[in-house]
Amino acid sequence: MIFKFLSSGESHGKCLNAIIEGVPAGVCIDEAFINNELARRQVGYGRGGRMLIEKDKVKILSGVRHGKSIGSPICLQIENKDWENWQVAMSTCEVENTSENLEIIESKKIVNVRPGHADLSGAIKYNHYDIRNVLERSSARETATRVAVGAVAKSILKEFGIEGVSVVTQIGGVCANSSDDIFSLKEKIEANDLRVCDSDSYELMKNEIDIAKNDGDTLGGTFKVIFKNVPVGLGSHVHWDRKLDGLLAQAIMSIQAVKSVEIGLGKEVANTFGSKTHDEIFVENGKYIRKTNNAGGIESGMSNGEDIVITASMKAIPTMKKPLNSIAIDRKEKVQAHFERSDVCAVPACAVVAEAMSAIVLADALMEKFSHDSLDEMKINYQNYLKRVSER
Ligand code: EPS
Repeated sequence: MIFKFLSSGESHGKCLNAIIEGVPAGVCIDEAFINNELARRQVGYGRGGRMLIEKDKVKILSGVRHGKSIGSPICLQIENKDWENWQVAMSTCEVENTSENLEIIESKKIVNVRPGHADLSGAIKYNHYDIRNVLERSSARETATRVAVGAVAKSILKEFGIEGVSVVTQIGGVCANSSDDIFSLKEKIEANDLRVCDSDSYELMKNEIDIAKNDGDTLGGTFKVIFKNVPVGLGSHVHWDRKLDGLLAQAIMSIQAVKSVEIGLGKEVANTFGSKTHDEIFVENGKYIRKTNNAGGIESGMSNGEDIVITASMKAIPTMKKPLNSIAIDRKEKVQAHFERSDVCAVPACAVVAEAMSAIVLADALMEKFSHDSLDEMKINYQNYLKRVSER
């Protein structure tokens, strides 16, 4: 891996941080662009109160000079505005033993584990008796750093004309019509708070979310992420951990609450004949073309020049106002699961995070293929490759 990042930060800690290693020198890194990406993650009908508190803004602390990367690690920081309300409960230092402080810490202690969350396994694995020590990092708040890092990856991809879009295709039981030419609908998708491209489904989905909210319940859904202008030959067929589809699946599956990732036809391949599955190859004006894209732009772990098409499903968030039965880990007694402010539905946000994770994987694969010390060198190698491909 060339494009690597590490992030840190608790949901109600002081800030979130990311250090990115491997960005070539000479890439335009625009704070306003990163902030716009962060704002996209915050939008979504069905999101909870936290998004009203936070207006995520990035601080670029290193690795960039006069708006361009210089090849050294890039450090990004996003402050948690909510930290103001958590300074005692989330203090990194020992706090004074006053009755007021003890009361705050006790009130934020959690012992009633939530089914479907990291709570129980995390508490057992790390030997915690206060589940807050698990919840603070398992929270989807962490995805803000992924989106900021993804914005840096997109800045590299942009230099090569590679562009992505995400669209919500299902919320609960309501499926949206997704268009073949999704890029032409980008503005429409960005302009609505469910990231859908047909107005009928929008109203039905909102209604579904309202029903869940009134019932103290939550809702999941599916979304698509599509990247265009990806050159032939990213990833490799030669080894399991170099396959582009495997890398994308891992990156997206790692997003909180994602339970499935599909490429192209996805699980439909199981009930379709080979003759209906594979994309026939033609030559037009000396170029290899396909008239269908069931493979979702990836064959045998390598990009084939068609759009990369990914579909993923997100489960309903496990933090519910009407909680499920569960157990208190301090006394093994039957209780109702913990409820703390949460989202009713976060599928649109998850789609934006998946776009970011895909951009990270694609930028890494691009750098592996075309070198990575400087953008100029990468572009020379890229142009030479395109020339060689067109001469074949
Ligand atoms: C989130 C931040 C969290 C939640 C949500 C998403 O903040 P808080 O817990 O203070 O409300 O709103 O996280 C979860 C749904 C979860 O399960 O952790 C965010 O920034 O996206």
